Amino acid sequence: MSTHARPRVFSGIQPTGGIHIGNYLGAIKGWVARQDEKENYFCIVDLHALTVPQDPAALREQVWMMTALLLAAGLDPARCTLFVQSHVRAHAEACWLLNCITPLGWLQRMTQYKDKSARHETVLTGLLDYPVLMAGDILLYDTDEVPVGEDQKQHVELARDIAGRFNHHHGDFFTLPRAVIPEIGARIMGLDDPTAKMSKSLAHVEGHAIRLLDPPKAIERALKRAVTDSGREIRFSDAPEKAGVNNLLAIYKAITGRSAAEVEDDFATARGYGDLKQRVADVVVAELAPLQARYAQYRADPAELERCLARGAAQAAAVAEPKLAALKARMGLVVPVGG
Ligand code: ATP
Ligand code: LTN
Repeated sequence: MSTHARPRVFSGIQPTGGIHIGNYLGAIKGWVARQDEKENYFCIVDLHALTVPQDPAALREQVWMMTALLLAAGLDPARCTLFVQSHVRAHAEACWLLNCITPLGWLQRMTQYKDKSARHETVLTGLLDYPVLMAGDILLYDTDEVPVGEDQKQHVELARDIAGRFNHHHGDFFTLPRAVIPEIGARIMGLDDPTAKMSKSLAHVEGHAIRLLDPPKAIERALKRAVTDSGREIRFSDAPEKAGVNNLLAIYKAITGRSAAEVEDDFATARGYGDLKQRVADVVVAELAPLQARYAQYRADPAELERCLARGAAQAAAVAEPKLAALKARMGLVVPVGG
């Protein structure tokens, strides 16, 4: 069904504060690494951010911050399309059309919805509808691959189910997307609680996360406080009590790109967890320093960020608009002259 020369890749990130090393290792680093192999669309999903209450001024600022961060991390507008979701109207429209073919029960089963709705006193309709908006993002581009962290796998599978249901009722139309989860880094855990994933919404909690813009001292401090166990053994392990050490090794492995055996070898002569934490801090600081320097340069040039987003939105719309028009026609809407 997919007819493009290079596989199409689509992924998104919310412009919410507290972007952390889990987002970087689980998603962004992989996006950057594979820019040349595929045809890539990366979207700052501001409409998704609205599914929980946001301060308007803060949200606007976060969009600029995220744009600068993604460019600083190495996304190259000459090799990929980087854009803001609300700049391409087709996304919100596709969401409505797909709402009308998505059974409510499919949405009520989503684990992210269950978790997030439990945390908010008033649950907004948009929060329930979040995965349908995401399905629209993906399906408008005839996406083959969706690189995301483990937590988003269920949403990508839902997008595939919606596409399959549509194709069944209306004939072959949507490409069936699949989630691509990195082998290592897919699920970085909280430093303060290695049984729960590192999360943006908890990034302000002291000792929970390493944020991409944290200065070296703060990174070292967070890692020094990281929860481990009372043993001394530095090796990968599924044992629940080793979850903290495992997480630190996973961070080290994802950054250095070394094999599990090589990583364990690196720590064969380490003197306890203090040493482990210091060496993990060293590789994290070295990885983030150039990113932080480039980030400062981009923030100093808002006109360049604006130009980049305008170009990205035009490129994205050129793909999404015709697909939306075809979708409307397929569903029986009368498409007006001129689109
Ligand atoms: P929150 O948990 O507060 O909802 P988030 O940290 O999941 O936010 P998103 O913008 O939803 O942030 O995610 C951006 C990308 O980062 C997604 O591909 C997601 O799968 C990935 N990601 C998020 N948290 C982690 C993590 N702890 N480890 C690996 N990847 C992650
Ligand atoms: N829900 C995702 C962000 C997201 C996304 C997408 C990811 C929105 N639309 C389309 C991949 C493809 C998240 O919270 N990380």
